[in-house]
Amino acid sequence: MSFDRKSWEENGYVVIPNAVPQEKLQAVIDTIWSYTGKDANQRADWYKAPLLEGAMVNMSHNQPMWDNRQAPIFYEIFSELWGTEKLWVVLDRVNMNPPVAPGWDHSGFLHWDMDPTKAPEPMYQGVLYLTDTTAEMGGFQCAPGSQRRLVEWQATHSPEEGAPYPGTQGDWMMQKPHPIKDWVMDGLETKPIVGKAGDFVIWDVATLHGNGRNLSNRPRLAQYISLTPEGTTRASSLVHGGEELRQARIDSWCNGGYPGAVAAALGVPEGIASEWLNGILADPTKVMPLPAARYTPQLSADQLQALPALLQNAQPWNHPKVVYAQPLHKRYGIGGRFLAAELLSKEIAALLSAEFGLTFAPEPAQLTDLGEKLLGLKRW
Ligand SMILES: O=C(O)CCC(=O)C(=O)O
Repeated sequence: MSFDRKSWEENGYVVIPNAVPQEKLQAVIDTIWSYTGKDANQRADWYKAPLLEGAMVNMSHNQPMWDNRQAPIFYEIFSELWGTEKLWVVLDRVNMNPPVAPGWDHSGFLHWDMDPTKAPEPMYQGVLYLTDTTAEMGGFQCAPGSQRRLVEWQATHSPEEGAPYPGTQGDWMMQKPHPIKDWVMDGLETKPIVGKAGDFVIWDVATLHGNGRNLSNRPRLAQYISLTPEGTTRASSLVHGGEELRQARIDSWCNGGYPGAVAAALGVPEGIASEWLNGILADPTKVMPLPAARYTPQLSADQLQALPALLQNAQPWNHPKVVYAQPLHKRYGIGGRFLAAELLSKEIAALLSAEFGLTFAPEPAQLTDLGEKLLGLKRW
């Protein structure tokens, strides 16, 4: 795999055309709609829950996403960039950014997934375009050349000069104005990166980047894909996690089907079950109310009524494995984001089996030989 090195050095991103064939893109698109329980053709559905901040969809384990992650082309691209063939996969998610509408205005953003006051370590991120994406569709955007300007800023300023302006609230990295962003952006422009379905955009972490405001009439759909050297993952910097990270990722792959199993028991889309599970992890009193069924639940009305008390009694959120997994996302960022909810749903599934005789046997996604190495199941 070779790509335009000169453009990469100059702009801090590069587009690799036609990385994935249409049927592999469509499979992920279909899964986004079923995961979120939305009908792609019903505009009103685009804005129904689940619709998370930043238009992110927290799904990560299904065959179509894994098929793309383990496609040899990404392995070739990232091996070339990292200069090593021993790579692991980041368990990343997807994006479904519907057009601006009353009640939904994702204004877009530019940020760094790193501390801009510190010298950038090598780090690469990537996004696969699932549909043709025009400039007004809220797709990937960046400030070409900002990765070089950031290094200039660091050479001419002290880290203290990069402190957020007084009074800045919330996550300053997502906001403007900011002293480093303002300096870096002086004379640069934000460029929406247009692409065809199947194009893959890869960028250097030091490039100011994000996604835009969708002013079109179609949702923007994309899958994030990145690989990092064996033993590491990507959080706000390259994180060395070794054995703990490998085990967590394998656990996540193994148990990735349980939130879907719990969703079927409750009669809700998996994305709704996932919000409920994460709500419980944040605050166990949120076990009530159960999410309202949208489909026929596997549980009867009586069983659903009995469930909250059963859960409060069994407290599956206090299972040692769930408790252990909960802070992992702080260490491993996106690489550890989903495990606690997956393990919680596995415990809930066990309770549903014991109490109501439901049976669950979710199969993990099938992996190729390369996929097994990227996951860490097989060692390089
Ligand atoms: O949605 C996109 O294309 C960019 C997302 C982004 O900023 C990120 O993954 O850090």
